[in-house]
Amino acid sequence: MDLREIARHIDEHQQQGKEMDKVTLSNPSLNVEDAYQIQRMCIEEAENRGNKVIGWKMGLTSVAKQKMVGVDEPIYGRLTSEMEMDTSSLSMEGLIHPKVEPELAFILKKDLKGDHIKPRDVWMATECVLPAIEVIDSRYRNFSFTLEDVVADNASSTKFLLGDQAYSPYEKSWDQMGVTIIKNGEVQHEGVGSDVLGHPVRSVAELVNMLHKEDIGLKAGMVVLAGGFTEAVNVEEGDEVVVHYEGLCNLSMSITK
Ligand code: OOG
Ligand code: MG
Repeated sequence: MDLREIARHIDEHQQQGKEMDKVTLSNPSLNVEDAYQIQRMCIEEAENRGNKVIGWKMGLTSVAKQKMVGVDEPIYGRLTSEMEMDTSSLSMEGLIHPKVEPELAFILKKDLKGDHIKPRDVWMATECVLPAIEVIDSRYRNFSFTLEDVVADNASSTKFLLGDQAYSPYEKSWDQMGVTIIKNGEVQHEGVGSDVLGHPVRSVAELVNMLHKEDIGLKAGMVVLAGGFTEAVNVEEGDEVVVHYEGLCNLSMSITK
């Protein structure tokens, strides 16, 4: 089993927005460590094309998300410069079957590395918190995968939108903040910050602890998406999505051709 060959295959499908079979079908002995290696190799391909890793995402940090995909543990992925949206308009070009998720982003002001990182360490290193919408688009047919498949496919990372307004970490009790995701005027799902591992800050701490196994840490200036609060919502051309962050703001996204 040549991990680099699998990485090149996935990278091609990520770039072209083309569906593929699960990589575990042809490589049944693939384990989670292999899958994270493949993820890293795919990102190396993207870096060779001029992309930069600007942050990280946690995924499957809420029960709603875990149940939706049938994988019951958190995973992480890499966020690159080309994934960051600079307008609230999402083009369907190059996408397969995108879904959107309400999230919070943490922006770091200090490096953070270690294997016993706690919420207070995260707060000491956090400059601000931003409302965010993540767009996930698994390269696997029918959005169906095992833990190893989804890790190798960079945790379905595709695009993300950050709100313009930054909030102080002290703004509110983030675990108590409700979020509502609305599509074309209809409420799709509701969640609360505590749905994300008890408190979204715990997701960032867990990310750092998980990354330590690869001897990696977070860098000042990086973005961390803490994971979807609710189930993800399918979107298609013409849809208008609004996420309401209770007591904070609304963030919108329009899906275009
Ligand atoms: C995996 C990515 C999950 C989240 O916030 O839970 C994720 C997937 O559902 O395809 O981004
Ligand atoms: Mg997500």
